[in-house]
Amino acid sequence: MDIACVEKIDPKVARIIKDEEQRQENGLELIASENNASSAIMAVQGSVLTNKYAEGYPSKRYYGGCIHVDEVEELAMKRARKLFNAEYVNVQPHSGSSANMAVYFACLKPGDTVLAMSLSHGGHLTHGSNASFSGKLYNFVHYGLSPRTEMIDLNEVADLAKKHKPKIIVAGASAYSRIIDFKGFSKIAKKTGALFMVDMAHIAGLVAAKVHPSPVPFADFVTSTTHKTLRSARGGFIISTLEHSKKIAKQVFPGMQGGPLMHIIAAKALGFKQALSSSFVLYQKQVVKNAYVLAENLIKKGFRIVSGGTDNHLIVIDLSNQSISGKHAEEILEKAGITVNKNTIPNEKKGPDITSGIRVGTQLLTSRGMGEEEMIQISEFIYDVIDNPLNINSVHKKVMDLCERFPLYKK
Ligand code: DSN
Repeated sequence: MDIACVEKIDPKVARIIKDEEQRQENGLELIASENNASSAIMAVQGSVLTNKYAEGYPSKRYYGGCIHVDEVEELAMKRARKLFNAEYVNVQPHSGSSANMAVYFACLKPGDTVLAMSLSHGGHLTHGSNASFSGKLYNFVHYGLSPRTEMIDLNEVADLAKKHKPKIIVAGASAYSRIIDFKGFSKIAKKTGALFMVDMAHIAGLVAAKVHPSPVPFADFVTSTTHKTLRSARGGFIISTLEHSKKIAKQVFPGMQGGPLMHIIAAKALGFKQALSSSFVLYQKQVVKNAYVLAENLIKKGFRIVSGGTDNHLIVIDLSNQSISGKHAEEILEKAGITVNKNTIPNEKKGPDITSGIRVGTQLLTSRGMGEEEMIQISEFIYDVIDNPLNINSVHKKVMDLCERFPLYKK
């Protein structure tokens, strides 16, 4: 990134950006929701489109001068419709949380019941956590993971739906490593008269590349971010059937948001183009292969993986048999240049600030070009640091060597 112009005006901010660039370049980023956007995506996000106000939608704006941003928003919508085989796509939500909020606001009244996955079992804050607007405004009922398989049990979902008669059933998660049976969910929703919403933020790239079944044929609404496995701009979008398109559009603008971020929408258009390429499919296949190999090798080293393994890009490691908390593991791994996040496990005893687990994902390291061999090495790094923090320095050196071989951004 060329920050020479920032340096002149604000050396402090320029220095912080450089430091962060170095941290990303010299570390193994295993946060399951992050990725390294391509230089092209970053260039579009930093373009003059950031200057333009364009409240409204293409051809129906409240400002003049929208001819070019109209074209780019149409392009983003068209490419997203093609990528996900969708009837309607709204590319204006600023984030995944605002995409979820728009669907709730469009379909629910305060106090209405919604059925979703519990946060401690892998759901998201906006799936009804009391700390979020979702849990404050609506009556969320939660399903979790089966105590036996640690996978979603559709019988439990069906029983809860029958009992609580939710207006919406939400599928999708932030920390669930298995294939989600969207068809099975949709049958339950139909049977109980609920709308069906899928939050596919984590797996959007996998869905786009068809390495995870698509929710689009089965759901009334699919919400997502664009920057996780999709490896695109920082933002959100909503897919819906034509039947619901008008109320979604009205809820996003003017219901919740003002001016759309046209620079981000243009970067989303570029991201959807990248995701339509054959190299993107190969990339997503490698993401899944890498997660599988990492999980298998962690298991060989004695780690317990929630739900026994992974079918997607992420792994939740249960550390309760390792006499270390998720928080402490996050801290010592960071000292060795490995970034993960502490994560609750099903039936968490330590609470969300300490936790008994960590979550890791392979999408960013795969973007750097790493493959199975590197995943085996990384499982050893994680083991060595957690087994004995005295290994931190030697592991850190190996991490730096590995990062040097797989630059984040080719110079
Ligand atoms: N913060 C994201 C995650 O880490 O899963 C979800 O919003």
